[in-house]
Amino acid sequence: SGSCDFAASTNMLLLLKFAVLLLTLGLCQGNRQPNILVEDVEDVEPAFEPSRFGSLWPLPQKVKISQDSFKLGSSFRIVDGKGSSAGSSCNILQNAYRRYYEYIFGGAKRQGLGKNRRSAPSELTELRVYITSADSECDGYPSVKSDESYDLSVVQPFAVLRAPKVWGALHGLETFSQLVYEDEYGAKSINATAISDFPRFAHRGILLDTSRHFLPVKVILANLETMAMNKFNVFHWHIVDDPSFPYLSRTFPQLSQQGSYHPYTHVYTPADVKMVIEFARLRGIRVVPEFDTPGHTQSWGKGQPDLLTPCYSGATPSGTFGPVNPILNTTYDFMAQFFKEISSVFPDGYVHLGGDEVDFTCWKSNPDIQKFMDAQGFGKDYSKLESFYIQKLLNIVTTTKKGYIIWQEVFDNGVTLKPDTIIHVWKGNQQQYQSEMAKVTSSGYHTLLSTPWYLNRISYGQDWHAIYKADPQDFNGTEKQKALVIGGEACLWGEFVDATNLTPRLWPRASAVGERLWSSKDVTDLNDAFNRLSVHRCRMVERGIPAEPLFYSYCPREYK
Ligand code: CP6
Repeated sequence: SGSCDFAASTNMLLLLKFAVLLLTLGLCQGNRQPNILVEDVEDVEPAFEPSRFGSLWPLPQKVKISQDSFKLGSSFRIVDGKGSSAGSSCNILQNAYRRYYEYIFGGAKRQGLGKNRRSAPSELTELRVYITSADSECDGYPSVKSDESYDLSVVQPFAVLRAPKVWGALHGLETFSQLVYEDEYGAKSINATAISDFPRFAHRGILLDTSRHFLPVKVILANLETMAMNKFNVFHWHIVDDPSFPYLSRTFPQLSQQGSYHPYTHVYTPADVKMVIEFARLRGIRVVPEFDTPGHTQSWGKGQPDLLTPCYSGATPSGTFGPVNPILNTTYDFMAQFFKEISSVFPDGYVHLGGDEVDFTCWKSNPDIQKFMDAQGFGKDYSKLESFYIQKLLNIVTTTKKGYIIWQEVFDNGVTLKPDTIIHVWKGNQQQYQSEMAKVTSSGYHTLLSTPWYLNRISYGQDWHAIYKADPQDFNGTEKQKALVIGGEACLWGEFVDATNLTPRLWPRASAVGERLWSSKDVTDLNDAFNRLSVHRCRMVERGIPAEPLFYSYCPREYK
């Protein structure tokens, strides 16, 4: 479908490039940057040399690349294999063929398409795509259980891509496009190759925050496109938070009417949300929305009176509000209606329910809350009140037949959780998050790691090294515990990020997370990673994604 085509976002990217150019010019005129004193930068000089794995990123599980090379013939095409269980009626595949054809040939006009079908001896004429299981899942949505595996064989005269489901085929097409290079005369070439590939972790996510700054839909789509280039499969949409409520709810339109930065321009309409979900589906990406409560809800209060706790100053209300009010029945009636809507708008099997960073100050100040605490026998332990709220919320969401992901505090507070709950670890230093992963998994819960991947944090130097080295299964635990780690997410919190700087802040540093979550555990060579990732980053730039450089370097086709 044309409306979900990536071409829609190229205008914006051009504008972005122009803005970056202006900025660069501004900086180059006059004031020289002061010398920056740097502590703690142990930058090793990278060894610049081509990797034997070319520019594959993330590295496939099994790769054999031969010295024999073929030219992509003048009539090269990507086609459905005969007997494939998905074909011309599968829009995921047809849309992807078109996308990758353009990425491979850069949109250049090609001669003789479809005419001269005879091939020269060293020409590759087709990539044939076979979906091998009876149900291709073409009309469905990806899930945490999706089969994403594929096999790719590049031999003359037909390259063959085989995948049980369309999800693997999408990854295989990306891999195929990464194998194509230009020979010394500029002809598109590819080496004979055998690849067998599947992800190490099922959940490979990126969190974007659209509350601190509104992100135009085009920016979200460009990010989904880049996620596909890096084999990510979950868009964690931290859609609302304290500063603004851009989600336009059909049931409660007042929420964004009153709570967004602007009720017409800075909201996601039902059509916007649909477009994001379909664009993601076409790339094998799940959209998991987060509606974070009871904390981080200041913006909810503007359009939903009585939802938040009134704070007191002495014996009188101060006029400010705290977390969601957990002692009113109306709160739970609201949540039941709200999450019923969310469960039908977002097709994914999971919602993220937040539950992080609940500030007890306001609850403590409120006499009605104090009475309720006494009546429930909670004493002065406000985490019991927090658990009371979350417990009721989880029961509500369970009736919508969704699973849920929650931030680690909910687990830390001892809330009773359904066995399929996913605990999202985000706090602490390395030692603390590793012991948290051990605790969560020894209690039998599935877990996701984000602590080492807070990409909103920046520091001078090659900070992708630490990002790349972190491994979510690196903690003291049994094999059974390690198997409960379903993956991780790179987080880009929005305090200092909007459409102007989102892409270069996220990419290619998120690519380092992408390889950690996809490739085999023993893929840890920083030098080889540098050499592949530098070229992968140039490829992203050529595809219109302004990904920042890793270190000093150049791209072969830059500034053309
Ligand atoms: N917003 C919400 C945030 C953060 C979290 N939750 C956050 C905390 C620390 C850092 C960055 C972001 N901005 N709702 C924590 C999960 Cl460094």
